[in-house]
Amino acid sequence: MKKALIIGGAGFVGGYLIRQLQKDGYQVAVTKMPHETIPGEGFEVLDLDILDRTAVERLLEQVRPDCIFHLAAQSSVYLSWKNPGLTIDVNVKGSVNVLDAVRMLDLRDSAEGEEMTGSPPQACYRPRILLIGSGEEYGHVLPGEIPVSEQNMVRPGNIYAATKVCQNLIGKIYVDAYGMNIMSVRAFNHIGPTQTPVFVVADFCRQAAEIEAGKREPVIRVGNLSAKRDFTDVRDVVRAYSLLMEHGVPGETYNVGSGKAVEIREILVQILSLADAEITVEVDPEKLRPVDVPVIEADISKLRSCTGWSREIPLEQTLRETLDYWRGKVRES
Ligand code: A2R
Repeated sequence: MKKALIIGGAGFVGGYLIRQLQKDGYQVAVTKMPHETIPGEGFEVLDLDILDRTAVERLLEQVRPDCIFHLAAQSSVYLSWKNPGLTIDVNVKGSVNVLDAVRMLDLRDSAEGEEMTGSPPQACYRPRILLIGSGEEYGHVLPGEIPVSEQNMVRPGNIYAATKVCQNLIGKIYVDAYGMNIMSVRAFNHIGPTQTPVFVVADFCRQAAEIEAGKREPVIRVGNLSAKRDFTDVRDVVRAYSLLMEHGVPGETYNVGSGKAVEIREILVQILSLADAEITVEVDPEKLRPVDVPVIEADISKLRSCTGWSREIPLEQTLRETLDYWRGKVRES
């Protein structure tokens, strides 16, 4: 049985990826920050702060996974404006800590092998590694560049996006320089139940659920509604990650998205039509970002031809289930 390690598995995507990998027959180990918890069973849970380089190496030596899904990140664009230093530390330095710890283990294993056999050093520990980047990396996509393919120029428009570009570039350098088995993805907006309301769909659903329950005035506060983004259900996204771990080519980058951009206004309209209340809409300047990119839509032909993946969960289902999730949360509170 192959052993998969999810680094940063206590977040939104982690829970879904754990279930996907269990379904796909992996033995699963998951890292989390010490203050976090991960519900569920049938997997190993380990504490890890990826900024602690020694701890990363110790953990990898202990677990020795066949494949590593690197999810740990400061993943909010909004927070990246507020705390650029932390975002750069976690998303760039943290990722380098993971890659370099694997490299050091490989070096150590091959040196030990050489000592024992007297034959020239050989690569010994080469797990497959999936680095999770973002569709935000493309940034200011020009009208003629939609849908945006992996070869497109990256013009990151915020600190979070810039850190993910760095992660991607460094991953490629580790492949070229050390022959490591690293693939990168650029994941476009993924949505679903349990996502934190820092992100737009969860934010709208939470507000709508609170309004339905009479816990806030009947006004949804919104940011830039004209931005178009490529939304995919998180369960479809983790299925793509598992397929890419199996079939992806080291050194390559794969877009993961639906292939269809939807205006945020359209998302709002759908959520309002699902809600059981009369709701008005108000623009909240706090929710407008310093720089916003008008359209981001993925060209997913590379993912399709590599893995055969296609989206299975329609947008309407995701919105309905996310709203239901928030109805439950609001009832509990
Ligand atoms: O920030 P926290 O305390 O919620 O923990 C997050 C964790 N994380 C870390 N893990 C280890 N060492 C660190 N220094 C560190 N800093 C943060 O990574 C959280 O539990 C996890 C990331 O989960 P989310 O923020 O919920 O991201 P999500 O939506 O699961 O996305 C997974 C990946 C990320 O690389 C995104 O940038 C990309 O997909 O879109």
